[in-house]
Amino acid sequence: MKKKKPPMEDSAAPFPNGKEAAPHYTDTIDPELIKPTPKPTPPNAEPSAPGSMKMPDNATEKIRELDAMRSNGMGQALTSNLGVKISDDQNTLKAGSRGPSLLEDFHFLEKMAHFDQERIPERVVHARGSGAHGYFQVYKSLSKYTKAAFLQDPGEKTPVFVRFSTVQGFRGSPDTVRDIRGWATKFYTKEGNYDLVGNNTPVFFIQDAIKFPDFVHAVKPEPHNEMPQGQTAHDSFWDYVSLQPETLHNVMWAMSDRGIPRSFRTMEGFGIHTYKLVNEEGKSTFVRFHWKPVYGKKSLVWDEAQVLTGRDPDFHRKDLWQSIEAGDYPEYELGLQLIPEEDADQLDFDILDATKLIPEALVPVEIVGKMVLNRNPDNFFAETEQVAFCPANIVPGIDFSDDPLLQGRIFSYSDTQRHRLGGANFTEIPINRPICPFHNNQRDGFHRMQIDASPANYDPNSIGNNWPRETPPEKGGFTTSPQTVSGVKERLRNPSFAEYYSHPRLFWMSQTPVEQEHIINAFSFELGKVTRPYIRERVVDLLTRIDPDLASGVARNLGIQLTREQLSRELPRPVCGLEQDPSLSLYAHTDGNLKGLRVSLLAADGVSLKSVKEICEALHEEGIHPQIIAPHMGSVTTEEGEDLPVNGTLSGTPSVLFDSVIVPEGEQSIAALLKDGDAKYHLRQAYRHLKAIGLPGNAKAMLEAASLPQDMDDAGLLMPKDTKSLMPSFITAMKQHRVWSREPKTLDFGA
Ligand code: HDD
Repeated sequence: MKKKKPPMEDSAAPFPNGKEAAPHYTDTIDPELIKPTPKPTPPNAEPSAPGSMKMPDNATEKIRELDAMRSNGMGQALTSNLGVKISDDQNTLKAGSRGPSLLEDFHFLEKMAHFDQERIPERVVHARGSGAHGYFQVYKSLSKYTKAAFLQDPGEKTPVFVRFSTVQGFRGSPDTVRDIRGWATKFYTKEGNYDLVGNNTPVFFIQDAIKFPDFVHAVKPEPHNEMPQGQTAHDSFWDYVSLQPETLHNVMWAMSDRGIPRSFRTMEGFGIHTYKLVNEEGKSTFVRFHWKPVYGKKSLVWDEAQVLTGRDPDFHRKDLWQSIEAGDYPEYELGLQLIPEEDADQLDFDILDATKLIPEALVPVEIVGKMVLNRNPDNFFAETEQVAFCPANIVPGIDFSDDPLLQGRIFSYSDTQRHRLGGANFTEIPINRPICPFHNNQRDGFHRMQIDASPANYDPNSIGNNWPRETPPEKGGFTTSPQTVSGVKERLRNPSFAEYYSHPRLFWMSQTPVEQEHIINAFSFELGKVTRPYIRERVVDLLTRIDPDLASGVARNLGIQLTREQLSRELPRPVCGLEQDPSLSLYAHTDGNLKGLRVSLLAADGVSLKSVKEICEALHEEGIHPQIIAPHMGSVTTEEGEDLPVNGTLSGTPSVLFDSVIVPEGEQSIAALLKDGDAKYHLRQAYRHLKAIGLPGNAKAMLEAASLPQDMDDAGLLMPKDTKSLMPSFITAMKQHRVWSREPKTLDFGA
């Protein structure tokens, strides 16, 4: 029977004044009660509706399933967990108003006991993360390679939930620390959940899962003082690296600008391990998975990343959230590197070694589909915190390889979920449940939600006619792809895993000079925080095995003298004869679009509305969000006499929160900004962080006021006669992402 909606005016919350609350008609979110936002919510605007209420017309099957679990107290009476209406939530029950509290206060006991147990163990790694819902669609059927149902039909949208994370820091650590980013995707397919649990680098630090606890102990804050937070710049991490050269390749990636992404929208993602795709005929093909961001690859610069840890510790989380709210849905294309099993031996490294990548120059990435993240979660804990990923979650048509790192992961994840989420029934938590039916003879345990009604809970059984029954492979039952295995039982690593330097060298050689300089600086920064000199020396010695320029650059910054022997080491051979692979560089080619980027418009009373309009029109055309940043909140009055709403103050909204900055025209406004220290700081910092700066017309005066160099060769320092002539060149400068040629000039420039 359809439930009646409570009228809004009757739904005032009860207060201890004896007023009766509206009846408890419904406990799920009623779309009529909270209207979906008619228009996208721009960044920084007031939130208008929970994530589940955005775009109700394109909800996926998973979202609809979750709808049944949503609860909303709007218009509802406050009750105990068991539905008893509460008349006083302000005072404990006492023997006399000044007397002792009474044990029979069941409402207090329930409320307090629940509060006391609100926290669960955070993830042992990847504790800090942000999630979003969306969908995935293939561009064409992949039946040639795999029978996985969700990879067959371009017309089918498979619901996904994605969680991005850092690795080292605790749940509350800042977003923009130098670290690897986790990238876990749960596909809710019709054949069960498939989890692709990867990172934003195509390689991992270790080769064998048995080393994971050692590696993570070394990475995490040190055991005696639990420092440092959210970073690897400490002795135990570099001690481990210096003794375990297989880590070096991933360390090179972490020390590059990949370790400080601009946003989750602008990172590449990788499944890392070699997996197998298996088709209907049972033929398997080796595969490595890639995610390519439609917004292109963009990173922060190091000083900016550090400033952001204080100015906005939620920078990435906020970007993801606000982009989805604003309709700038993060999009990523799925790419496959496919290697016929019989060709695997042609590579001069082992594809089962997760510290090695398959160069795209050798095996191109075939783009096969797209993922769109279009919905924010309603509740962080219920969805983002409770989501449980596991590389063991595969579906028919996908299989594991013998990669010893992957094999160990197959155990570790569900084990940690049972601990973290309180037992074996964590798969029944709404965000983790598959959208397809599931039945088996597993029973009971803490927090069992399902009421198992079948009369028999064992197999074989005659009482229940042997239901639930197995499904043969030809009808969709999962079967492991056949593989002949033989060998002596031994704890050994194959000699094919034993070379550690050629891949880091390929990575190094593929970087632009700017990126190489950043890598040297990152090593120098991190090792500069290491207190034991012998650890620093050992790492630099390892670097001499990758490249003499890299090692000398770091050694110089650390005051280490390299020996002639160290400088004349035989360098590793090129990977499969490749000296370089441009796909490994972030900046060899600028790609992607400007959608969702932000530009600050510094303004005060007297700003020219005409100038602001011209700027906004040009930026909106590219999908960029302009924001008025002024000495005060509220509004600024324009030259033309109109009020412009302000998005942030100069003191509270620094340039690190923006991709570029413009000072619009307007005599009075500029006169005020010339005297404003925060405005000058905004510009100096933007300059130092290599951002495009637009100073049209009389805004040029800000250049001198902020003590910026008068540099006519700087392609990102734009001072044309008026706003109209600024915008085309400003957009071109933004497309370059940063003004790299400015970087050497900022070395003597403090901000
Ligand atoms: Fe892991 C979490 C990625 C190796 C054991 N891992 C975790 C997450 C990501 C990765 C993205 C967070 C998932 C989420 O958002 O909830 N891990 C990787 C990648 C690896 C890798 C790309 C190598 C290719 N991991 C790895 C190994 C082991 C683990 C070798 C242990 C044998 N990882 C875990 C874990 C975590 C985890 C302890 C912590 C929280 C969780 O699983 O759910 O089980």
